[in-house]
Amino acid sequence: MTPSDSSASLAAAPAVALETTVLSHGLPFPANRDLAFALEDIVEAQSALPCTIGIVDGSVRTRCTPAEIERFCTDGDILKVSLRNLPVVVAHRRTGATTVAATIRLAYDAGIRVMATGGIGGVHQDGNGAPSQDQSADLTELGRCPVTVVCAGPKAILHLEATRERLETLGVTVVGWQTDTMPAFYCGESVFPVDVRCETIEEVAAIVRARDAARLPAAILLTVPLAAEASLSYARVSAIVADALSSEEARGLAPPQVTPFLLTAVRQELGEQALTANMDLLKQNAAIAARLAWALTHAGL
Ligand code: PSU
Ligand code: MN
Repeated sequence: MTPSDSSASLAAAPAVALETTVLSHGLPFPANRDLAFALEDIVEAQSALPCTIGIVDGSVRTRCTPAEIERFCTDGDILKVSLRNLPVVVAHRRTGATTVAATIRLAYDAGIRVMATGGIGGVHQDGNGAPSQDQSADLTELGRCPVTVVCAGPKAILHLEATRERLETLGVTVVGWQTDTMPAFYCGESVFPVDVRCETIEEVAAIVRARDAARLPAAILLTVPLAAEASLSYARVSAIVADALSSEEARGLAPPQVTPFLLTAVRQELGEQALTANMDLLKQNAAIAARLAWALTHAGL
């Protein structure tokens, strides 16, 4: 699909894609708006180009304007767009916030090679804590879109072991930013290993270049842990998620509503600490993504 806005290929620019689902469905107002503009500022401060991606009245926007970003944060009628419904949203001229899956596909088409987000989607857990059939399209798209996604690992509300296994099956290289274990979103570290630990942006850039030289089809996941002091307890989050999943309300949810429902449940129980942790990791990831985008477009400087 060709982006309908005027951005020509951004391949030569140190551009960083940012998603809109986290704004429309992941965070409450006005925190979502503060965050959206903070992320753009953080990317710009590292001399990179922020590209907030979404679909506005049927048009793919690879660099949303401030007014469009504002709309994603305030309009209550914004669809959540993954790959399966992307063509429908465009054909029906609707407005849709893009998930990691849809954002990386549209970014890649526009020549953008680095994306920053909070936590990726993965394999959900059922009411008994076993892996469920609800598996995010983020996983499959990461398996076939050769970009780099800077994140804090999979969301802590997921089945982490099954999600880690799926990443391996899909050929996604999991890089740990100054860590040996995969972060678990706002819970800091998990017990699951990364494929490689990197200490510097240049080490990460070398792996990205090697992936591209080998023409491998999958994404690289650069996983950045939240500082231990800012992290939430994994045991506490797991207990909240288990409770929420066994509630009456959970049984009535359509699959795309599960992630927003669980994130809200954690925020309701843990309050400000959960919101702050989520926003802090998003900002941290945007800064590292911008540094990586810069390194990739200024090879050898
Ligand atoms: N990161 C956050 N909050 C979010 C998301 C990421 O800090 O809400 C979004 C991303 O858009 C991701 C989506 O693609 O959650 C996963 O949703 P699902 O599990 O329904 O695929
Ligand atoms: Mn899902």
